[in-house]
Amino acid sequence: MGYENLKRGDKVVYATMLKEIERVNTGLELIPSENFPSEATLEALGSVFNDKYSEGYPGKRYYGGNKFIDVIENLAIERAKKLFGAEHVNVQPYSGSPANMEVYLALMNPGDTFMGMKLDQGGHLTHGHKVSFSGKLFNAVQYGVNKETELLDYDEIRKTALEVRPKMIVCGATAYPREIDFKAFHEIAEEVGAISMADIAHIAGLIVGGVHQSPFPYIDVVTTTTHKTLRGPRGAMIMCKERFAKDIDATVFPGMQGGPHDHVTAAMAVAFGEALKPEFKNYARQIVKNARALAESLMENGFRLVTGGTDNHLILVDLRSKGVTGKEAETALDIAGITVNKNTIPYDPRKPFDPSGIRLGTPTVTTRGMREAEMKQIGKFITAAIDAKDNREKLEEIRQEVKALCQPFPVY
Ligand code: DSN
Repeated sequence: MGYENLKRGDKVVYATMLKEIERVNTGLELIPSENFPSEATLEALGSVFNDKYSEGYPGKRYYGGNKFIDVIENLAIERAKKLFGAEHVNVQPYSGSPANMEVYLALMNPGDTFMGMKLDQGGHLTHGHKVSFSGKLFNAVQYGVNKETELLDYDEIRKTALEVRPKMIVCGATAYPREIDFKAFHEIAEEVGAISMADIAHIAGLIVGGVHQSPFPYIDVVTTTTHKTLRGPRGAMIMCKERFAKDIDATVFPGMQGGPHDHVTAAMAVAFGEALKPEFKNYARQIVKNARALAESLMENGFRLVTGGTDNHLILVDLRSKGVTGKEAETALDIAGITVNKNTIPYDPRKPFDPSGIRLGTPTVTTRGMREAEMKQIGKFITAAIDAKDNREKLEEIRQEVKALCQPFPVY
């Protein structure tokens, strides 16, 4: 991309952007919820579709001039339906947290009981944490993973559901390295008369690629962001069975939001078009292969991984045997040009600001074309950087090696 106008118009933003491009090109982004969308997607995002107000839905807008916005929104909806096999799609939620809030407000009343996964065992703030609206407005009953296996325990979840009789059961995670059994979740929900909801933000691209069980046709309502493994713009959508469509749509607009971000919708349409192509399946498969290769490399280098490995795009490393905290590891890796995030591990004895683990993922390195051989190398870099956490000189040396590894795989 040329950025010629930005270069002339705002030197500070331009210069900072160049630095960010350099950082991304020469370092490894291993945050599992991030990705690099295509330039076509970014062009749609920075386009004329930024400019319009279009409150309402295609064919029923509150402002004039929405003929082409309707085309774009319908296109995004139709492509999303085809990708996931969803009955109804709303592409207007601004992001994942608003999407989840919209579902809860559409289908529950404040004070109602729902079940969601504990944040510190792999869930999300909006799945019922006490500091989030979800734990404040509703009676959130939180489930976790089994202490021994570190896996979701469906018998235990069922037992809790039979006890508390929730109005909704939410599944989905941000730090769970194994496959989620959506069918099992839906069956539990059906048994107790609850609505089943899945937040598939992390694994949407893997579902499209056929390398993770799909929540369709089981789950009643599915939310996802569009910028993680799905590799689109930063945004979200809600997919649901037709019988929930009216309530969901009315809660998104006018219930919660104003004008939709049509530039994001346009970029979603582009990204969904890309995800419909056969190449996307290869991409999704490679994300998982890369995660497995990176997991193996880390285990060979003496790390314990939560659940002993991964089935998806994500690895949760337990650092306790190395005598390093998550914060220390994140800082050392940052100096070495490897971006990860500190993360709690299940039943973590430490606090979330400096927990016992780090979370890694392979969506971005796979997008830039890296394969198993590079993963093996990345595993060695991570090990060397963590071992050298207090040795600035050594970390700078690793940083140069990381840069050399990245050189044949530019992002921008
Ligand atoms: N912030 C996202 C993640 O990193 O998993 C979840 O919203």
